[in-house]
Amino acid sequence: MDSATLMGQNRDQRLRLLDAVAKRALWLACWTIHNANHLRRAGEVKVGGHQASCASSANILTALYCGILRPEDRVAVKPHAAPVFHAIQYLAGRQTREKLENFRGFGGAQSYPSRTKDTDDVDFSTGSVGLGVAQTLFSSLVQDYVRAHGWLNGRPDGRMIALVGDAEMDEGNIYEALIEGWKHGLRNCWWIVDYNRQSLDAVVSEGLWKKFEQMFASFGWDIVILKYGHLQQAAFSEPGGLALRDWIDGCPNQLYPGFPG
Ligand SMILES: Cc1ncc(C[n+]2csc(CCOP(=O)(O)OP(=O)(O)O)c2C)c(N)n1
Ligand SMILES: [Mg+2]
Repeated sequence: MDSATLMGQNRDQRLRLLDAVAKRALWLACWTIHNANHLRRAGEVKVGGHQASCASSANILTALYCGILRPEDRVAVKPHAAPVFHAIQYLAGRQTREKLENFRGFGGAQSYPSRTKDTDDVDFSTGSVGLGVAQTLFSSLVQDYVRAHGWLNGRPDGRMIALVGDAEMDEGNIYEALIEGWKHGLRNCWWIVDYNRQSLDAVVSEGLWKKFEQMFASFGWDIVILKYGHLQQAAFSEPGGLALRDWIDGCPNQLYPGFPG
């Protein structure tokens, strides 16, 4: 189903369809990583790939690519979400099974989205954390410059969107970009911080999200916090549900990744 047909459905149908696509994309991403590490190269060195990082971003990327994006929009996908990005591209007919089977191999789908080495629809190369994020901001400023000079020839503004890892926010160039954005009246730029509480080899500092919120607010950004999914919200309204919510809210980041929530 194309996104125009999808958007013609009512809200519940749309959410059900997006959820079904996200499940397939996540399955395919996990299979791609499993295949690379255990089937294709059984007994050889570890190939790698990040299934948990895909799990926390599959619904976000599916909503973007199958429901939200317009042709003029551009996306920087956090590096560890590459398998789920490639999976969504595969479901859309823009990625081959051979390249997924050869994930992280020579000529295969890349570990991190790459404009030069991948053949699916990568807008920004993001392997070096932070760079793709800042690029979305500067791309928005460049777009304003191009429009101000009358060079867009009636084309609509694109939205420059980054899916950002919570630990990716450690990168200093992001903060330089934020200041430039503030100076130049940044618009048409969305950053979606995937607050999955984990990094490459560490746990995210407790309460870091409050610092993010204050920082974005001080640069004049509109902030929307999406914390609970619809299944969690349904569980909260059942008997004992509030105890579950309190447990999730109080759960230290150290324990959270082990909780199937
Ligand atoms: C400049 C740079 N430093 C370090 C790395 C190694 N690295 C890859 S992803 C990552 C952070 C992963 O954590 P997060 O951004 O929270 O993503 P998640 O795995 O949780 O999705 C790091 C440090 C890198 N790719 N680039
Ligand atoms: Mg993380």
